[in-house]
Amino acid sequence: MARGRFILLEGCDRAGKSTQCAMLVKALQERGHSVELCKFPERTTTIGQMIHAYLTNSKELDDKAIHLLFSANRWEAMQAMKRKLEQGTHLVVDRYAYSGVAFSTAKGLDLKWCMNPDKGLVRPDLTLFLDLPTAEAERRGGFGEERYEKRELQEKVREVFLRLKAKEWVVVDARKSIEAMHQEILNEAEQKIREGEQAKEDALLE
Ligand code: ADP
Ligand code: FDM
Ligand code: MG
Repeated sequence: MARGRFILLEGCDRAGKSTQCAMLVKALQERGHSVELCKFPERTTTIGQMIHAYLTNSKELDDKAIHLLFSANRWEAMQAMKRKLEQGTHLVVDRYAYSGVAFSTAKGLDLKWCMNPDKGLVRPDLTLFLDLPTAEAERRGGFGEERYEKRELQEKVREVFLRLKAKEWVVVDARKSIEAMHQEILNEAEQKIREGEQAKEDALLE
């Protein structure tokens, strides 16, 4: 069986990541794939509960301390994620280390310092960056509820994301309709999954 693919959706708040992750998981399951959703921060763990308290303003934490907690929240998920990928389950992931670096750097921490704790995490096979101008994000439901949902910070976050953007990232225009974005994201994901299966077949024939 081919290794599962790690499909990451990144982007600023309200770009539609969670909506698209849920739609992608459902569509891939309907096509017979084994697929699971992961999200970061994963707020159900002990570390995740501390992150949740910080994001909802019920707890204050030093910028570097919260950065390290976000990273630790990924590390504590790593073994289970690796196991699922090895078993052939695809993972659709809602935010990851790029969000970690983008938000903390936008707050004023050094980019290189921010990247260090995430070094060695399992690497995504496909990164889809959902790009939405901040002014549009503000008009969407729920904006402003949590600590980081402020225009000035969001604009800086978007700038850091665009600096981090590697050439293999797929940029999705998040101003499009939910359905149009879904079709584009599903196509990219299926193509990546087919590539993985093909590589495995080729390896068997050698
Ligand atoms: P994120 O997880 O990136 O913060 P969500 O998926 O939670 O974003 O979507 C934020 C809000 O915007 C929700 O109210 C959602 O229904 C709406 N929304 C999502 N995608 C679109 C879209 N393509 N066009 C218009 N509104 C959208
Ligand atoms: N966030 C998310 C970070 O600051 N660092 C991280 O490593 C991650 C994964 O937490 F404002 C921020 C980004 C966002 C908030 O929001 C989480 P959602 O709605 O749970 O994605
Ligand atoms: Mg979300």
